[in-house]
Parts: sequence; C-alpha cells; structure tokens
Amino acid sequence: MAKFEQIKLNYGAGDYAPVINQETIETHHGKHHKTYTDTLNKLVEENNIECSSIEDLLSNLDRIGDESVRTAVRNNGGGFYNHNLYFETLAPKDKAKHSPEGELLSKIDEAFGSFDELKAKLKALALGQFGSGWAFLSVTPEGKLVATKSPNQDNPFSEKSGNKPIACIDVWEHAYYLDYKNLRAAYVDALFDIIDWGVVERKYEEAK
Ligand code: MN3
Repeated sequence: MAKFEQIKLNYGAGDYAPVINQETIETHHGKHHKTYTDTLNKLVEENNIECSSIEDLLSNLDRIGDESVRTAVRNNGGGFYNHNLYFETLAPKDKAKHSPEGELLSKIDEAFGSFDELKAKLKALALGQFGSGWAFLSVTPEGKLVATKSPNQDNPFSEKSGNKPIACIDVWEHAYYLDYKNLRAAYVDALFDIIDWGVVERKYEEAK
C-alpha cells in the first residue's frame, strides 16, 4: 500500500499549454514525479521508517541513521513533496486566479512591497539557482512571508528553516527544456501566467 500519494492533476495534461505543453506535463508528472513518489514509498517500506507526514519526515531526516538511506529519502521525499505543491498550484491560463487578494496580498505587500516585487524576487531566485533546484514562497513561524531558493530537491522542511512553502517554481531543466530549451527566464515569466493564486491563498490559510 502506498503511504504517500502523488497528487492528481486538477486539469488535463494538455490544458496548461502553451505555457507548458502536454508532453512536458506528461513526462514531468507521469514519469519524474511518479518515480520520486514510488521510490520514496519503497524506501519508507524497506527501511521501516516511521513518520506522521511528509513534512514530519523531511523535517527530521536525522532520525534516519543510515547515510545513504537518509540522502535517498531527502532527495525522493523532497521530490515527492515539491512536485505535489507545484502541480497543485498550477492551473490553465484561463482558469488560474492571476493575483492574490485579501490577507495573502497584505502579507505580500508587507514582506516584498508589492505583488510585482514578489514576482521579481522569485524570478531572481529561480534564475540565481545554479543547476537544478527550486524557488519557494513560504510562511515563517512568525507568520511572515519569505522567498528562498533550494538546490536539488531540498525545501524549507529538509533545510530545517521552520518555514512552510505555499508556492514554488521548479527550475530543473526537465520542467522547461522541451518548451523553452535553455531559456529559464522565459519559462519563469510564462509560469506566472499559470500559478493559481486562489490555491496559494488556500495554502497560506493552512500554513499560517
Ligand atoms: Mn520537476
């Protein structure tokens, strides 16, 4: 029995085009994300790893004594969690809520100055991540918003920051290479058209 469940796409794999085309979504969700999920479940089962949630598992990696198992759980558990957040917060351009409102917007204004400045900050982090990784928008333990980047499949849980991510940008080449080749900046600019801030508002309410 699978302990961790890969999130299902909220829309058809072709519905995110032209920002992200069907082949990229199918490969990314159906192959990459599925493999992280299957590998994580296998690792947890074979090594009898106890945890109450993926957040608990990633926040307490030092409970795993074997270094190679710990590294594999960090990478595959992070890959599982990060892609669940990524795919959950994406929606086709004509369905996505294109900007936040209410308390989330107030918190964005407070932390970054404006929504446009938040997007510029996330873009700078996404472009500044050398090699593979992620940019995250997270809620701190004090209830403030913060934007950060992480290498590989790390995230605020495995980095023990205490922050809870509510939105993210995948900057692994598998996320954009078929559609944008080496042009990471063009991918990030376009991705903002399909981030559903209605979902991010909900994630904020859950995380704060
Ligand atoms: Mn990815």
